Amino acid sequence: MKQCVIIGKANVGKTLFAINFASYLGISKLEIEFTTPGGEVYRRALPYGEALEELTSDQPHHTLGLQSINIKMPGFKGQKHFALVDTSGLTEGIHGESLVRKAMAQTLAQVRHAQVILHLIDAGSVGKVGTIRAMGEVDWQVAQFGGMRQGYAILVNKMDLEEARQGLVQVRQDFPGHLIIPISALQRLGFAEVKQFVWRHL
Ligand SMILES: Nc1nc2c(ncn2[C@@H]2O[C@H](COP(=O)(O)OP(=O)(O)OP(=O)(O)O)[C@@H](O)[C@H]2O)c(=O)[nH]1
Ligand SMILES: [Mg+2]
Repeated sequence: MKQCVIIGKANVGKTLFAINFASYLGISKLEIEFTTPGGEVYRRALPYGEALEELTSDQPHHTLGLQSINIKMPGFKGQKHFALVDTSGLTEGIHGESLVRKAMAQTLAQVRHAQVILHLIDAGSVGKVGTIRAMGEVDWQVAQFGGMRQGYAILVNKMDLEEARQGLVQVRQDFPGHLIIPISALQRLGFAEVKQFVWRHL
């Protein structure tokens, strides 16, 4: 099956985006396939509210493993079937916990199979720093890799926050030449544009 993989640093809103985007595309009960960093696979069905409660957190590295949701996306001409894959957050440097390191390796391996890569950046935190270096080497490297591919977009998240506006300006300066879509995973802003992008590249 074709894959749309959500990637980015820890705590940028990948899981909230995955759940709310699936809901936006008409999925009310989420059938999620979990793959642990060790490769164990299991499935769970979660109602929307429970998924939010259980799978998102303000603490980084809440997601450890892959969480894949099968989506039939309705569109202009029929529908397209794909897996929306939420991944573990990336960090700068080598993380102290081996499970987090393993989960990061799993994330990077998964990206290679993707038709679409949605790279989330937290605009709220970018606003607090000045430069790409301060924002992080990881985002830079993901963009370098993604830039060589067709279905790559940067989603600048948390645009509902006041400080995010400056963050968006900064991301636009630091990542020229990439498609950049401002979104709020929380308020579902920018989702129509993301849907159009995903549709085009599947
Ligand atoms: N205000 C605001 N908060 C958001 C938004 N998206 C995510 N958050 C919050 O940011 C925190 C992290 O969200 P998650 O979706 O768990 O982040 P993640 O990228 O999956 O994090 P890891 O799984 O740890 O890598 C949570 O407290 C979310 O409620 C947004 O668009 N606006
Ligand atoms: Mg997560």
